[in-house]
Amino acid sequence: MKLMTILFAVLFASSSAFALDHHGDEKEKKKDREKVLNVSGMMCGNCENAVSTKLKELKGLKDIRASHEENKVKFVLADEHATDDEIVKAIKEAGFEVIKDEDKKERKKKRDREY
Ligand SMILES: [Cu+2]
Repeated sequence: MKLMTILFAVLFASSSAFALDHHGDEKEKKKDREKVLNVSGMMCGNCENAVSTKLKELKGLKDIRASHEENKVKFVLADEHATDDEIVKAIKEAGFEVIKDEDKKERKKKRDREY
């Protein structure tokens, strides 16, 4: 029982130390807010522009970069920002589709089965 108390004390101390450390690290904080979405269907710079333009209309999305070569859209979220659903919807309205990680895994599974 005493051992458990000590264990909890140690755990608590280390987790709060981590929190403090994390809070002080601005760079780490910024990295946490950067989002990368897999977007399918972009073929050229015009497609990239269509996506960025749509996303710019949303609240709290900064530093938007779309890449048709990588099939990715990256952006940084401000403190108050649009929801995931709103972001996915905006991309859809621009004519493209967000591929969720789960879909990708599912596709890979399917592919692995086929071969
Ligand atoms: Cu295009």
